[in-house]
This record gives sequence, structure tokens and C-alpha cells, in this order.
Amino acid sequence: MDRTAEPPGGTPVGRRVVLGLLGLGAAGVTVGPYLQRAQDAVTAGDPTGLTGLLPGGGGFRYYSVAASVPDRTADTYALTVDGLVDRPTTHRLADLRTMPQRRLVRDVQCVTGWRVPDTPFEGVPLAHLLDEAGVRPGARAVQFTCFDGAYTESLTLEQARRDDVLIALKLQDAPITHAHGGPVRLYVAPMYFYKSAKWLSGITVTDAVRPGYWEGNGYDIDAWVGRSNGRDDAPTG
Ligand SMILES: Nc1nc2c(c(=O)[nH]1)N[C@H]1C(S)=C(S)[C@@H](COP(=O)(O)O)O[C@H]1N2
Ligand SMILES: [Mo]
Repeated sequence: MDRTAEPPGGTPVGRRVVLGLLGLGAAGVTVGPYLQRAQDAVTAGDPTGLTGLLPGGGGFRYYSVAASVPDRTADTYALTVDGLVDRPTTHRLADLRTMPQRRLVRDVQCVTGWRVPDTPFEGVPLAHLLDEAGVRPGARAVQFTCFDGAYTESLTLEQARRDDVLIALKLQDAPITHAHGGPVRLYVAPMYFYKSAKWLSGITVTDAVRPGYWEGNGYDIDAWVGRSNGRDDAPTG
């Protein structure tokens, strides 16, 4: 496939439709996130999530749609790859660490507006895991599940094979913390940050896209930064 292909242009939709989607999306965001960590508990009454700044996070905000999320360590973490593959596999954290790693430095961009510039992520290209598992003919998409028991995400197979989509083990050159979705999260560099599922536990190859958690609340499935979610006219920054 052509990994240099440009993302498709924004779907032409009328202004009223765009505003409607944004309104629906904003409502989803305000009721969705819960602040889990003790140090953030004082802000838990704030439904905007805007005061959920992570300590030392350089501008990151903490998001979780689950009220609590278990810890997973090198001893207890597992990532399953299944669905339309020849070799369903379970990877431990140690396995993932021995695989080829790629480091990317891009801006993190949440669809609600906040942004963290020049953020290093590092991990195993998703394409590597897909190739190891052997994607079967007829496969069209990938579904991601999380050990928070609630969040899901999706990509087309073509998107999933891009070289800027990682199974991330490091953020800012350190192991990903629990608050940021560690020990392993998805990192979809060219898309809004909701695509980057935290606490990743499952990769299922499917015959069609299964819309993810926020996508059921009006957000775009193809979430290209600056070219989706009614923001096609907005500056990418
Ligand atoms: N499992 C899970 N992944 C998730 C989310 C979530 O609520 N649960 N929120 C998404 C959204 S909207 C954003 S902006 C980022 C936030 O990542 P952070 O908490 O590391 O800043 O995670 C994304 N991945
Ligand atoms: Mo977000």
C-alpha cells in the first residue's frame, strides 16, 4: 500500500450540520471524563475536565471515561491480537520491548482545543504487529479495546498500517504512566488524540469499521487533525 498517501479531504457538510456535530460532541465531552487520581479528586466536580491538568504533564489533561482503571505491570500486562488473522497472539510487555521501536515527535492535539507541542512518543509500529499476526484477505479495519473495560477505538486497515501509528510504550522518553494510559497505549499521530486509546489491551482485525466510544457521540471516525470534526477551516494548531 502507499504509506505516503494524503488523508482524504473533509466531507462536505453544511455549516448547520457542522455546528450540530460540534454541539453533540461538546456535550459528550462534558459528561464523559472522570478524574480518577487522588491528586485530581478536588477537581472532580468540574464537568469540563479543564482543571484536570496532569502534574508535570506539560499541558496534558487527564481523560478517562471509566471511573477507575486497574494497574497493569510488566507481570500482569497482556495485549491480544485476534480476529481476521492467521496467528492470534498474546504479547507481554517484555515481548513488545524486544520488537522494533519507532520514535515520533509531533504535537498532541485534543479535539476540544488543548494541545501539547513537540511531544515524543515511542513504540512498536502497529503494522509490525499486524504483519506478525498475518492479516487475512477480507480484513478491512482494526478495533482497539482497553483494560478500563469501557473505551474502544477503530481505524481502517489502511490507516492502521501507516508508519505514524504506534503501539506506544514511551511518552516523553519515559515509560507511559498509568494516568497517560500505560503501560501501553495506542498512538495515532496524524489524528485527534481521542483516537489514541489509553490502557490498550486488545487489537481485533475486523471486516468493517466498528465506531469507537466518542464516535458514537458524533465525533468523526476519520479524525485527521485540522481536517475533521467540523474543523476543516480551522488552523491545525
Ligand atoms: N481508554 C481511554 N483512552 C482515551 C480516553 C479515555 O477516556 N479512555 N480519552 C481520549 C481523549 S479524548 C484524549 S484527549 C486522550 C487524553 O490522554 P491523556 O489522559 O494522556 O492526556 O486520551 C484518549 N484516549
Ligand atoms: Mo480528547
